[in-house]
Amino acid sequence: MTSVHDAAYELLRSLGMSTFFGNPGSNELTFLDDFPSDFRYVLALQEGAGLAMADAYAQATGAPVLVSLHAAAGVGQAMGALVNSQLAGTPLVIISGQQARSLITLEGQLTNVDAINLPKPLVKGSFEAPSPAAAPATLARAAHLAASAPTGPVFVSIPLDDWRGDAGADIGGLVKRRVAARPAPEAEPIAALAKRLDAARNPLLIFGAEVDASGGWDAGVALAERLAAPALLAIEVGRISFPTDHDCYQGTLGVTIGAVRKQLEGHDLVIVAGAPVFRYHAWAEGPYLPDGTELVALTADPAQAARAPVGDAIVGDPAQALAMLTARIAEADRARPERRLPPAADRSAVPMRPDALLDVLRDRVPADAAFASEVPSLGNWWERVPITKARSFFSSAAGGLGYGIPAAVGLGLADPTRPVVCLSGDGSAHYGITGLWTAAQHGVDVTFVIAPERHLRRAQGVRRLPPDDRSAGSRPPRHRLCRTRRRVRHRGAARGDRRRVRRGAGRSVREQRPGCDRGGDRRDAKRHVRRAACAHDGRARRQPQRSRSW
Ligand SMILES: Cc1ncc(C[n+]2csc(CCOP(=O)(O)OP(=O)(O)O)c2C)c(N)n1
Ligand SMILES: [Mg+2]
Repeated sequence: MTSVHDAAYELLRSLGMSTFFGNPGSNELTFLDDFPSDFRYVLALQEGAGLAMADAYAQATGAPVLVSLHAAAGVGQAMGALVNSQLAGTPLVIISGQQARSLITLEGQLTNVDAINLPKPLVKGSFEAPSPAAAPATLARAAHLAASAPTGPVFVSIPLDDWRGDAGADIGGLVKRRVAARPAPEAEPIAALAKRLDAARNPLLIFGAEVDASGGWDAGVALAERLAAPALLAIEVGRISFPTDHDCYQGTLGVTIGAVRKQLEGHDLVIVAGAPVFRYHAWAEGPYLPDGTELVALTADPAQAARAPVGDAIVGDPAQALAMLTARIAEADRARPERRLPPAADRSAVPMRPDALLDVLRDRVPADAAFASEVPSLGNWWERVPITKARSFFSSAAGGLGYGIPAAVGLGLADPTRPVVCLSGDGSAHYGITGLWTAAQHGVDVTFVIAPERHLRRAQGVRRLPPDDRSAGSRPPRHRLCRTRRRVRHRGAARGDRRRVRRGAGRSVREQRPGCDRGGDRRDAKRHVRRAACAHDGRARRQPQRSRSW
């Protein structure tokens, strides 16, 4: 007999899903028994952090990833992070351990009482196998569904005694199955749109996260160059899909209907590729488009196409749509826009100003770095620190905090050859701080830059609440990471000492933690995390360092 356990691992191996993220409890132990040596389990200390790591790993690799959560409470812990994954359309297979089948009815301890409904509406599908023998097929179904356009998370609940059951049916067929599921847009509407683009006087391109996710970075650049058209990034971006140092790059959309309408003024045809139309952040009455502006959206997501309040839409893979359009249009006879560069920052101010911090990063961070970003006060920082390559910028798509630090860990694991920089606010850092433990355990090469807004606020007046909201009790008490975690010291940033930040920007957790590649116990990892958590820790400087110059 082939056990469900062995059949499932064979299936996951065949699908290339051999890195798991998660945080187990007793319901999951039967799944993790006899853990095959060619699989890797990345342990997170909290489920939300585990899900965020898996999210970034899946987004960076473009392939579905398995996340193992503990029963109902573990799913609950991960739900905040799941909001981001759902919006990003990250292909995740989330499995959660259910109590033994015979204890579900009487709701024994650790029963997930309504497992299938718990993660809704944040998943594309939610399943529990009707019998142990159906568990491998349920997993296969979840993996194919997660990876099919529009991609997204899928949930599977598996009773703990199923893993020891008989897989029964021939699983060879399941292992062989491949699903190609990135439907191309129809040729006819693309050809019609190409004609409209050729006739347009002043077209505008807007790029959203789906473009980078579908591998459409180069296709987007090619279209912008052929049209010599300005390109903007969509609002509230989870990924950056267009090089922010390119001549055609002209900024990021505003967050209100009025601000966006103003940016579209004078453009007779707007193409929105791989983004909702539009994801405003604040309501303000008014027409969506200026007079004389037409809009066409390109998206793989029919629900998104249906939701848009204005414009036409062509549903299909956005990378393919961009390439099809570029192949059909004539080279435009107009001058390319000019990229407006921000003025150099004043680097002498103490405490260090946000724009000075960004200029240091721009000068020191290698061009092939990948960023995990969660720093609300710094706004559109990619206009100062250019993002120049595909799959280089990842942020919480829905704005749910707790993404930055764990996402950086996922990025580092996805491609250990790439430098990874995590740019986090001090508040955001609290939500995902346990990611540092996993980073140290796996010797992940990440530089964490944590920016305390105490100084940013003073310097910039950013994100102030309107006066009406400042009544007693309406402002949450200020938290300070250096007080909360005295031993995770970040004195350099707290003092705004740019020399410390600069020195720190050349180091990473792995470099500050000698011997971590050899593994090590939990205490050892924690000790090193304390040293390495912030890039500019004074004590870490006394540790032997491998030299690295950024
Ligand atoms: C899970 C979650 N809880 C609360 C919020 C609301 N929120 C948005 S920004 C923010 C503060 C973040 O602090 P920090 O990272 O220090 O950012 P900055 O100081 O740069 O604004 C909060 C609490 C959120 N987006 N997500
Ligand atoms: Mg802050």
